[in-house]
Amino acid sequence: MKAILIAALVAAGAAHAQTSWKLATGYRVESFHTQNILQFGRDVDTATRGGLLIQVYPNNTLAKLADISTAVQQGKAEAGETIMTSMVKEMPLAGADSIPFVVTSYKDAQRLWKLQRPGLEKHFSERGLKLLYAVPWPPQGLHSNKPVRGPTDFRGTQMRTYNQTTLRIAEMLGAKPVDVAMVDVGKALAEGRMDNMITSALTGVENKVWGPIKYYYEINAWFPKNAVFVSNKAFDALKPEARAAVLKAAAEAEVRGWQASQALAASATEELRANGVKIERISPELDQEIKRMGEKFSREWIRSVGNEANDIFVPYYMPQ
Ligand code: PCA
Repeated sequence: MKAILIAALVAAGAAHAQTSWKLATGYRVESFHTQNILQFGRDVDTATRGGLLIQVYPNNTLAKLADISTAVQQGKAEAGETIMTSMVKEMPLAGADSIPFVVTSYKDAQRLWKLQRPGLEKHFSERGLKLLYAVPWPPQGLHSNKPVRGPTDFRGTQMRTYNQTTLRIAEMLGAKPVDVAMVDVGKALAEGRMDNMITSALTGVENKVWGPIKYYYEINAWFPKNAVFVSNKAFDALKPEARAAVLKAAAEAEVRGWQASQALAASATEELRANGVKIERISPELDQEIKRMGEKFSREWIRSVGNEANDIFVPYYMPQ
């Protein structure tokens, strides 16, 4: 297992780390999310003068993306990062950011996060976890190997999925859902295991999808977030100053991450274009159809969450 010792260089000359945390993530080290975590770790290292070392295990090496929260609960790692929707089965509230067409800008994504956070913190804490910060992926668009004109064009195609939302959308479109981890998208395309997917332009770029993927439609369907968290046990074992240092670095990581996400949203679409992917608009017919699906998905989600959904969406739609 390859861990990245983020503190080693920065802390040269510092006292031996007294505490070290393993932090598991399912994404590559090059991902802006992981780079942000590495900076978070360096900031913690500096602030604690080498007192807390955070070792990052990227790329599903310590636990698979969907198992990371459980791994941290079980103490296999002190900390972790996962996409919130990987936790919807046990924590439906975590799915608020993957309801299609509720949030279509970073400003609204930020508003939703402020409303979602208190309830989520409670749920994390009931599981012995402390939510440190969350950062969104750029908006989710539609990548396809063929032009997509109407909803029937998806029938029988192999649609890559990465969470409940994408799975449900594939089902509603009559496509065959294929579960492919973000890090395996390039391989799955090369092997002809997938025809289309809903994910960010950035994920397209990181997997160099051009070639098989010929079209990208900017539908801005949702802004899913990754959450970074630690076990309460590990956090509470820190001295008060170290705890404060972690929280401060986490707050900074959140701001930095949102800025990076937004900057990458624009540049990634241009990079797809530069590599020959056609950036097109979807037809009004398809637009209407997927929005209808979005509404259906919202109703299902609200039913599964119950009252807590209102705590988020009543103020979201009716800001004071
Ligand atoms: N990339 C990740 C999640 C959302 C995104 O933009 C993925 O495709 O798995």
